[in-house]
Amino acid sequence: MMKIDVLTLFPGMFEAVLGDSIIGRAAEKGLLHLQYTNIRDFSLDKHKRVDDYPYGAGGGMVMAPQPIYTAYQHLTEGLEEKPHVIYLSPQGKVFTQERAKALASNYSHLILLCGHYEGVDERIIEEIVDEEISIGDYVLTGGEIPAMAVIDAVARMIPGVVQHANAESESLENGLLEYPQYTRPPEFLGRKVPDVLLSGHHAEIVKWRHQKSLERTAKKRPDLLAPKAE
Ligand code: 4F9
Repeated sequence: MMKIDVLTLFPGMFEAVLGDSIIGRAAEKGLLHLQYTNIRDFSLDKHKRVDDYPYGAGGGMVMAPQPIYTAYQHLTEGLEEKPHVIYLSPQGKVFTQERAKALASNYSHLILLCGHYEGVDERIIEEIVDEEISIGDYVLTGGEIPAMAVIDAVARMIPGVVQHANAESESLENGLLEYPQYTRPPEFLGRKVPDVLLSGHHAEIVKWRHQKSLERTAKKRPDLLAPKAE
């Protein structure tokens, strides 16, 4: 069973979004253990403050190291193995399906650290963070939405979480975009479902879908077909 701990100032965001989802269902089924820890609960400040002014000036606020570190110690005390700690940050490597799969298969316990303001004190990154992950080249107000994206993508790689038969042959799993999908009716607004899909000829359907995947990827995401840099 995979365990994912989240260190955040806004645990309610996770409950609101993930509680009702397929991921929430997986947690109820015991396939996954999700736990949200409020960093503020560990602040030793008399006003429970978690941020402070940056040394060297420059405006904005920085998340102070003490509440994060104390919360981290609380989550890890007595554990035999150190969990894999991920900090959601625009400075991380951009998250991919491949990375989601690797996280699900290589680790049984993740801690996701969500920053706010201008980020966390650098010594937290040095002391506890194993990996920084970005979900794209844009700045958000905090790491919560990126953490939810990572949780969703990782959790659905856990066997049993996503039920349908094609879960392994989905978009990006083979490095290609998904082929076009159709459901009833066979004609809508004068547009017909391609004949091959109604033919019942399974081998032809597989061939057609692969061809469409290739065409779409070349058209919409040619970068996915190019040899990877690095
Ligand atoms: C994190 C943006 C990961 C993109 C965290 C502000 C972030 C982010 N990917 N932006 N805090």
